Amino acid sequence: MFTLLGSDPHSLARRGRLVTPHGTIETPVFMPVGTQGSVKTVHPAELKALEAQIILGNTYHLAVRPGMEVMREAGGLHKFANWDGPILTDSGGFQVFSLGKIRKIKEDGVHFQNHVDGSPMVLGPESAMEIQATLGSDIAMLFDECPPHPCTFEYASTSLDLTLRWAKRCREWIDKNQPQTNGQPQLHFGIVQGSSFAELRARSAKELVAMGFDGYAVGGVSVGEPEPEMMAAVENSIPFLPHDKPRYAMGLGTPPQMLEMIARGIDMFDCVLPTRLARHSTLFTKNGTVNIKNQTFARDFGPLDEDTHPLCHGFTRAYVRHLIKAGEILGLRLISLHNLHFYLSLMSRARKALEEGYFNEFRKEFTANYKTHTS
Ligand code: PRF
Repeated sequence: MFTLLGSDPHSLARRGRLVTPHGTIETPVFMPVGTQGSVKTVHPAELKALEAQIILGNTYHLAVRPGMEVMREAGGLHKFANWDGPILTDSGGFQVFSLGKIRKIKEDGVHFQNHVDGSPMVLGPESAMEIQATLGSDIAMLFDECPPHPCTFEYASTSLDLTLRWAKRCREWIDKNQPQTNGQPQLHFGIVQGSSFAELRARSAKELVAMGFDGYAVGGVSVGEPEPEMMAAVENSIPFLPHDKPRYAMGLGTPPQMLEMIARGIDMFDCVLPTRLARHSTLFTKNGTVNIKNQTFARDFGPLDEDTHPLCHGFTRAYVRHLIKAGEILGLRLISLHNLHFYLSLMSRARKALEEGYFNEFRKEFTANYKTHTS
């Protein structure tokens, strides 16, 4: 399922290929986020044109609305969203924590009131796997608890114990039900937790690997901790994960953070930044982010960035600024397309650098030019 095509002699970076029921993914890969079955403002044909290889969907959001009866009747998320490429679905626990109004963690799962109509719901290891099987995603994530930052060792350890018991229940559900999508077995990724405690990260990774999954994610990162702690969480997890399985860092990051994570052995990323920042008029450029509403762009008839996607060719910064100022939706769409292209092409450049043996130089040069600030 996962083939390692090469590795960087100067870091832990890898170039790989992951075969899923709806297509093959070249790694390192960035996965645009389509929480509600839509990458905000972007048409699936545009995602194809941008060369998005896989998109993300969310169990929690889709189970709350439109609900699983509609999803079942639709024949799964691929048909419903009119996207025939690979889809990864997150298991929902993390989203309950960021959105659910009242929640209580119990042995059987998370009890909460949903954010749409406030009705009570329970999401647990079996239901999260069952929902993802119905959605028919290519990669389904195990049900986990993502501890908040900061948290005590005791909290993180107790939380990890629960996440591991849930992982075992997910494993049993998968073995019993053997979900398929597009006529092939759905893939399942375990999620390493353990907050910022090295000992817990190691235990988490080892126990998940013993249960055996198709890939492994590093969860509980980018939850407000300082960047060195985020890097350390990955460094403390990776040594215990098998080389021949894909590794996914959940919910991050900035472009330089992704390159640092690739150097630490991560293969897959998802992040809302390109589309979320687009909705705040923020454009990714090789020198960092800029806010297009800024007066300095009023007469800037240059392109959005040095490298732009053909879908954005011919559009000037002055024009996109005008669209945003005038409340024209095309402005949001163009920035979203541009930002996604920035993330996706960063990954394709990283893959090329890995293939041709200059990843370290590429990472250093990119990071030196890119000023990290979000405006
Ligand atoms: N667990 C799950 N989804 C996630 C996370 C996690 O820890 C994160 C943390 N960065 C983002 N999305 N299931």
